[in-house]
Amino acid sequence: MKIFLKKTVSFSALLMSAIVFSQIGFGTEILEPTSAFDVISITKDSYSSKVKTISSDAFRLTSDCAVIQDSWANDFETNTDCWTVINGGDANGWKSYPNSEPGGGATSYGIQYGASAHDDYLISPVFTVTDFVSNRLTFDARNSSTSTAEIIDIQVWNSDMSLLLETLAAGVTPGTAFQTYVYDLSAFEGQDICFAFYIATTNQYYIFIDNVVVDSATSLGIDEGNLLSDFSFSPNPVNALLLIKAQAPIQSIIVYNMLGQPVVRLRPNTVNTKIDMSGLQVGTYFVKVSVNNTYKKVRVIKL
Ligand SMILES: [Ca+2]
Ligand SMILES: [Ca+2]
Repeated sequence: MKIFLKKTVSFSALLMSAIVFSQIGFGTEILEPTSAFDVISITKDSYSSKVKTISSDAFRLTSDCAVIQDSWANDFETNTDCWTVINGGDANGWKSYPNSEPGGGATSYGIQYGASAHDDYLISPVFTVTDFVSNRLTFDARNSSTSTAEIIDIQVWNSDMSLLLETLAAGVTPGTAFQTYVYDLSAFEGQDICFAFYIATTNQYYIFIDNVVVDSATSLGIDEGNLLSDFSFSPNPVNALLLIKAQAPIQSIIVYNMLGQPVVRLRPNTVNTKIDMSGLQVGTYFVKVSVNNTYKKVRVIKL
C-alpha cells in the first residue's frame, strides 16, 4: 500500500486531478503552503501491478501557512486564511459576522459576550517585520454598545506563540463607529511575529475587528515619519554619545547604516536617552525614534 496526497482542487480544475495526483513523502514540509490535500491510500495487485483498491475514506489536511514576507491586508470579506482562533473560557469565540456599520464592508470578525469570562484570541498570520515594508499595524474596531463595551488587548507574539513579546495596548475600547488604531512594529524588525486580539471580558456585548493592514509608514528615503514632532537630538555630527530628547517615553531607537541595515537597537522607555555611537564606523546613519506609536527618522553624521 502506498500513501498518496491529492491536492484539493476546485470543480473547474477537476479534470486536472489526474495530473496533480502524485505520490508525496511524509511530512508537510514539501507541500505547498496554505493548500488543502486529501490523503488517500492505494493498493496494487501484487501479480498484475494494477490498482486494486483506492481508499474511499480519505481525510483532508491543510499545509502550514507560509511566513508572509510582504505587506498584507485582510478585510475579512472573502477569507481568513492563516488566521487562527483560540476559543478559551466561555463557549463563544472570534468568528465572522455580518456587518452593517460604515467602513466595515459586508463582514467583520467579532466575538459575542458570554456569561462566563472570555479567554479568546484572534491571531494573525505570521509575517516578517521589515522596515519600509511591514513595520506598521493598522486596524479598525467597533463596539456594539458603549454601556456594555468590550475591551481588548493587542499583543505581539513570536511565530509559534510560545512567547508573548509585547502588549502593544491593553484595554482598547472603541466606540460604536469603526475607529482606526495604528501601531508601530519597528521594534520587531527582522523577526517573524504574529499579533493577537485578546479578550477576557465577562457578559458585555459584541466587539468587531476589520480592515487589518500591515504595511509601512515610509518608503525608502530620509527624514520621513514626521508625525513625531517633539523630538530633538544632538550633537550632529556626533563623535560618541548622541543625546535624544522626547516629550514622551521613547519606545524604540534603531540606527541604520547607509545600506539600511540596523546596527543599534534600543528600547529605552524613558523620555531622554543616549545612543553610544563610538563603536560605529565613520559615515552617515539614519536614526529612527519611536514615541507614542509614531516615529521619525533623522540623518546623523558619525565622525
Ligand atoms: Ca470587512
Ligand atoms: Ca471563548
